[in-house]
Amino acid sequence: DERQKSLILNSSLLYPPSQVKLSYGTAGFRADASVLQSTVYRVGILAALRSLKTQSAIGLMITASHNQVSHNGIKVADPSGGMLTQDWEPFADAIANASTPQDLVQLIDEFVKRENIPFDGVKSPEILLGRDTRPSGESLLEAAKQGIHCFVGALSHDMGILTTPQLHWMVRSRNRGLKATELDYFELLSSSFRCLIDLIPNASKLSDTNDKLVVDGANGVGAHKLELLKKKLNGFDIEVRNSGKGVLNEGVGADYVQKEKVVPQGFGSQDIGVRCASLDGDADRLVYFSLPSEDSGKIDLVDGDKILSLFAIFVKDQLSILNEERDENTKDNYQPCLGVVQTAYANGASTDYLKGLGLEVVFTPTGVKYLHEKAAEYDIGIYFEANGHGTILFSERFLSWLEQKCNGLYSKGSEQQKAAFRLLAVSKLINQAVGDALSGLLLVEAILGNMGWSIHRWKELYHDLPSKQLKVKVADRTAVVTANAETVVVRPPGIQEAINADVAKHSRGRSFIRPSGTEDVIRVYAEASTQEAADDLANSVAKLVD
Ligand code: NG1
Ligand code: ZN
Repeated sequence: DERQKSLILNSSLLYPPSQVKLSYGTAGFRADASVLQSTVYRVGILAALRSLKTQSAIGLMITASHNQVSHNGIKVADPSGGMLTQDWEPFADAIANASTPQDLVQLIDEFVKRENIPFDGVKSPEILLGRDTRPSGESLLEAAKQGIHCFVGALSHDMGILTTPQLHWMVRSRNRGLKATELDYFELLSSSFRCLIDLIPNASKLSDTNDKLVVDGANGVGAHKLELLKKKLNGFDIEVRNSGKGVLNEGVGADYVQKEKVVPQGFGSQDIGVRCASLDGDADRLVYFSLPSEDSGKIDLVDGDKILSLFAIFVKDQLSILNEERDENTKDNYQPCLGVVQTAYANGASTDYLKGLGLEVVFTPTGVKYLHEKAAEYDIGIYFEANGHGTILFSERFLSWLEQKCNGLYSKGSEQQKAAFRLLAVSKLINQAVGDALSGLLLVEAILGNMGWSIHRWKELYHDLPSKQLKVKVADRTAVVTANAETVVVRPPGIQEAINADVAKHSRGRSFIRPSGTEDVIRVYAEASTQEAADDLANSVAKLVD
């Protein structure tokens, strides 16, 4: 109504539009923090509308993840705890780029009518706000609140400094009527972790794995939260480094470690052979690594693909134990369907390995929203990006079947009962809203314990094909259009033929290009049988883009 419109008009005067054109990419809006005030204010408005429309709590997370500390960004968590529904992205772009307050109000008015967003006699908007450790976060949070409070009666809860997955988890839990504080989060993670540790077979306990884990916290929020979580994991030997004294993401963190494949700051020869892990700036990515015996500055990387493989093996093993059921009373016809989801960035060796295990492997374009959506089609869907973002999704049907199995159908202490309890614990430990480095880390640790595996045993599952990633700055990255989960360029014409010709020159060659959703660049990926060949292929493909 008119009062509502004038509220928006007045407050938007405080947030003059920025001059840069932004788009709601794979991770929301991201840019230098200095240009984000008006964008974040407008996303506050969007979140309130989304809350009215869904009559549920919505999340807003202020973070630029692994990007440099001077950057920031904002993304919306939908009622399920997942990413904002894709059909609202064009509206996000439109209001972010509206050039006058009048345009803004008109766009909102039209959208409210088109979407039938209810205002009268309904629950007021409710938004949970979180931010990472970036200094710009506090004032951006204020801008978001201003946007939210354009709506009469709107509630905003500032949850403080959080990891991205914590905020998503809180939104999901709250909308399911479950306990949703940070303490509840730590409680769920630690209790399900202990449950998995208690179920470690005796044979595995005897193996000589290196018990200590050292974690690179990227000088971000994850380091701090892991210290808090650690207090609930009595006896579990974790050392957290890069916990905030250095610069966020600079020479540290999962993105750096995975892309550069070098030793992060704070690690050195004293860590040779030790199991190490790296989080990114908002703790939604996780990779493992170890330092090889000679001190070369290089690392042995255990990336998202290998975490995926570890999870897939474990889940598959537990399912086969359940399948061995011979007792006619507890046997049934339901065959849970396990699926694995990757992107074109997955190392070719990982895909071969997973398929070799007889698993169903499917591909989607880059971006959690695509992977998540695909994984949700399975009873158990496991997705990971090579960079370490991923999780496991369980269907309601599978979980209620599992709970039945746990509730006394099996003879106490039987292998079947243990397998069912393990899978149930995994479903609680793993964050089903979004990829979560902290819950992922605990699951890796619990699985290694269950299998009696060292990081070296894990790393040897398969050997990565050498790969190379480059980025090329271009005038207009939207000129590159891809198809088939980004593996084929359809525009500009001729490029794909040229890539094919380059690929054909290299043994086990594979290469693709795509516009980044978070940076103004075209990304180039190449892999081949040797590092030299991969570098060479990446360089020649990059020249095609320039
Ligand atoms: P873009 O910039 O679209 O490549 C990057 C990552 C994605 C995803 C998003 C969100 C690579 C190659 N791309 O996206 O996988 O994690 O950031 O953080 O790592
Ligand atoms: Zn991140």
